[in-house]
Amino acid sequence: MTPTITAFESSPDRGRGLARDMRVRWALEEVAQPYDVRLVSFKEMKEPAHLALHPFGQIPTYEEGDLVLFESGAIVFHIAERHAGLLPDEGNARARAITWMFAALNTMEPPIVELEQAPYAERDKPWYEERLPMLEDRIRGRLDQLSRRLGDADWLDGAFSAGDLMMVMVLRRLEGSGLLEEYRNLSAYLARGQARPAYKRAFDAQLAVFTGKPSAG
Ligand code: GTB
Repeated sequence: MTPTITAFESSPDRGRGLARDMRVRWALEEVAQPYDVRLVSFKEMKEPAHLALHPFGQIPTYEEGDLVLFESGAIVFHIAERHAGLLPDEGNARARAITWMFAALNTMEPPIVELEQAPYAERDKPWYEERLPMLEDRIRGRLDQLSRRLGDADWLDGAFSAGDLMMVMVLRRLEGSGLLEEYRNLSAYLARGQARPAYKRAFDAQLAVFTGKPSAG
């Protein structure tokens, strides 16, 4: 059964692929699972029909027959569990790949989101200018640790996995901050992820929503 996901009808990132439907699209492309997309406006996201799918009134959601999921991490995990290609078969390697998914979402992403949101939420506060370097240093601390662990490897634990997919998408949120560029291996890691054909197909598909031109694939 072809799953249906939801995405922004009009993404504030203007097609840069930063909204969280991009993670789900990429996972579906990696496992060669066709999917449909239902675009929703900000208004529709807060209406009962969408709230029945997503209690917090957000995108992405995932519908497959009777199954309705929300939370990009849970959706990518579901896709990775159901299809070959995103999680290793061997039990311990599989558990480690899942650990990296959680690390991306629970350890790396929160300070990055905090920095991203500060200009919107705190710009008018007297302590804003002082807090920014603190937020950046918190992220640097995590990037230092991640960079040390990755070293010269291509991926975080052996072959590319859903853990890398999630980590690449989380690190992409630092684009334009200058922070990632301080880490040669992490910049190369990000580029490696973005060079994957499945990533490109997913990116083009979400960009087509913004440009109005259908993607080639
Ligand atoms: N934890 C949830 C998940 O992982 O699925 C978070 C979902 C979420 O934050 N969804 C956002 C949303 O629906 C879109 S992705 N927001 C609307 C709302 O809450 O009313 C977050 C996002 C939005 C915009 C950009 N951007 O413009 O760059 C980047 C990321």
